[in-house]
Amino acid sequence: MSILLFDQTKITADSIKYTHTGLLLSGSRVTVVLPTVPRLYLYSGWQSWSLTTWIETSRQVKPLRPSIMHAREADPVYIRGKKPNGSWYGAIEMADGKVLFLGALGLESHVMLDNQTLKGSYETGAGEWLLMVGDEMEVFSRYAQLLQERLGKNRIKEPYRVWCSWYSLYDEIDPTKLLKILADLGDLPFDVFQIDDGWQKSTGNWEPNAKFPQGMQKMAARIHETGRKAGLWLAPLLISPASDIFHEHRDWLLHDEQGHLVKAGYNWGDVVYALDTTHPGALPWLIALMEKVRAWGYDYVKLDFLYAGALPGKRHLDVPRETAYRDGLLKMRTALGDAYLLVCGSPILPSLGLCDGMRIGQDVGDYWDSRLFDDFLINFGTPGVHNALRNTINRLWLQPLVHTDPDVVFFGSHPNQLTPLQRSLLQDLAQIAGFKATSDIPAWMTESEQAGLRGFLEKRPVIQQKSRTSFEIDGRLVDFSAHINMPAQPGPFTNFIGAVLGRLADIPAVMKIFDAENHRSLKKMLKENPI
Ligand code: 9PG
Repeated sequence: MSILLFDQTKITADSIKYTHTGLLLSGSRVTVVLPTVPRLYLYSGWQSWSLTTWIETSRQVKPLRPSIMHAREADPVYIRGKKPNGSWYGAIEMADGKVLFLGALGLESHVMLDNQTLKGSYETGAGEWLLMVGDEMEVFSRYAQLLQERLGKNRIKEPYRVWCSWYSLYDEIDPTKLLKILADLGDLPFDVFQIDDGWQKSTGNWEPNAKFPQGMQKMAARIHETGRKAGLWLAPLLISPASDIFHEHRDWLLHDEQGHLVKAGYNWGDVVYALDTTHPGALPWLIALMEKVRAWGYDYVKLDFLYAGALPGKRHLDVPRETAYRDGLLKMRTALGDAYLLVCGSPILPSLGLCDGMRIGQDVGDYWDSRLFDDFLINFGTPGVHNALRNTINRLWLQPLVHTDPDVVFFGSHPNQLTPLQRSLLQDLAQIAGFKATSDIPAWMTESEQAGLRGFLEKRPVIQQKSRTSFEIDGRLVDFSAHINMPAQPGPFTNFIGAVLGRLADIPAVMKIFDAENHRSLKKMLKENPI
């Protein structure tokens, strides 16, 4: 059926229901024909790291480079779409500043803007949609409420304050370094000490590697002795060729229609693959893995690279991809019992109600941005504070449903390339997002930096959102608008060089050289800065 809204906007759906806050549509395809072509569109990225921002509709949409990173940073199903589009929802800004919003209330759904027509579609079957015009904050609060009714929200009330090993040590962790830091943290008010990537034998073989000869249980016990929760990182849905599962249980992995393995991205020097969570062998393995981590004593778990479970492919059971992921996440969450669950690299809607915290942006890194990625590779899903701020600001509407993790902040100024302003923007955003974490190493900080960190952890400021990008923190106005802009579109020459660089980066051997170089400079940095 079709109706006209404000005389000029034509809506088509299977059914249309009026409510006091917008229209509830249903249908596998719904369309909203607008009176004019809007100037701004809200891109909604698929998972934590996928670009999420308001952007000019006149801007050309190009797939990010290199294509080896498509599966890791975007929804590969829509990567070649030339029109403004996004996962589950989309919005346009109207002349009077109000927004017109179309958002799915179910999974496997997508919105795109085709000139003057906003189109919503479900990949399989039909589903519900919210269509609403209004003040942006009102619209999102209504959307969050409807999602909560359908998908649920987190269980744990207060987020924890987390020390995380990644953004100082990266994968160069070992018990000596970690225990030294744990001791040096003293009485700094951290609720969690979280061990990140680097403890495992390989991606897919979640046993401690040679650097942790005493096992992971011992580490959890040492952390608990300090009165903190013990946190551990895993990427349970990724399988690297170096793991036993890859060789012994190839049938557990996600395949495409032609029977080839689905590539889930590239990391740690190898192409990685995805677990098919509907496979009768894979599921018990996943559950046993979660139970093992709990039995080791970890009561805060960061599950990363979760998008792998929702990639397109042919599954053992004929279940839609995001539903298959959600079923798998539910099993993992149940096996984790009352441990805090932080999801990362996770598709947003399909994770709601099954996690306590969610990373809503890219990795920060100790730098602002990367010219290579911004200008040449038109890739905004990679680490960098600029990218992370942009996504996080645009996803704070999720706060009623989940603890929104903006990634870590830095108080240490050395070794760190961020300016004091950039560090303070990040700190302010963490207070706003309400999730506080850092990888700062006490031995690298001055006394006043440590005091700054302590004050940040202790403080519980009153936050008031003033507009899309501005907030009051205890009465102090902070406006992010000048700091979350999109870099200008590259000109033809830059674009040409970028295309060449993108092709090069698609060669795994070239990526290996980059990885090796990054590792060399990490080792050098750690040598120059003893812990
Ligand atoms: C551990 C990390 C940290 C981090 C996660 C995730 O190559 N990449 O572009 C890339 C992107 C993200 C990423 C790692 C690599 O980060 O977000 O907090 O846990 O994994 O490997």
